[in-house]
Amino acid sequence: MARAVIALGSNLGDRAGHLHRAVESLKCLPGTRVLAVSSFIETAPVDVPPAYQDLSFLNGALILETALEPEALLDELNRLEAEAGRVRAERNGPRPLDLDIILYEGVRVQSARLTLPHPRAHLRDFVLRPLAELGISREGVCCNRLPEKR
Ligand code: A4P
Ligand code: MG
Repeated sequence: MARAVIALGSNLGDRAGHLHRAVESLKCLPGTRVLAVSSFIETAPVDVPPAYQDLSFLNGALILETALEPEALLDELNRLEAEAGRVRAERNGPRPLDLDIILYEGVRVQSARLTLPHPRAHLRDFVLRPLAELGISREGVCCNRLPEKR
């Protein structure tokens, strides 16, 4: 089992509903337990195309423990995004649900599909604020480190 940190975001449709359903779905993944969930916070869009500046985000984060390998976890996250109705039409376009793996304990990867720790998380307040609530600092993201288990 490994612990992983997931960032959640939504700026389309019933944002809170999408995030709450994602948390419930993550609890049901095989070999997976959700250990802690942050609050969901309203955040201003960052680096989105001008046409979508009015769509503010709801963001949050959670820590889970899982037997899924990183790529298998990403497959499950992509499946949940698709079930929420996500269509990837343009970079940083509106999305009912975005689920990113911020870090996966003990794993550093850089492949076409997956980079761990997430390459931009340490630059993004909309990720760092929910992580701070879970006791994870910017340094923790950069160093691929989670707080000791309580
Ligand atoms: N990918 C690589 N590594 C990972 C990983 N660790 N976790 C690949 C998840 N996916 C990973 O993902 C783009 C590609 O990254 C996929 O092919 C995946 O295999 P995506 O979900 O289509 O795009 P994204 O997550 O929206 O973009 P990105 O580049 O990961 O995130 P950014 O740069 O952080 O920007 N403003 C606010 N307020 N709140 C937000 O949530 N999000 C973004 C996305 C921009 N502005 C925002 C927010
Ligand atoms: Mg994503």
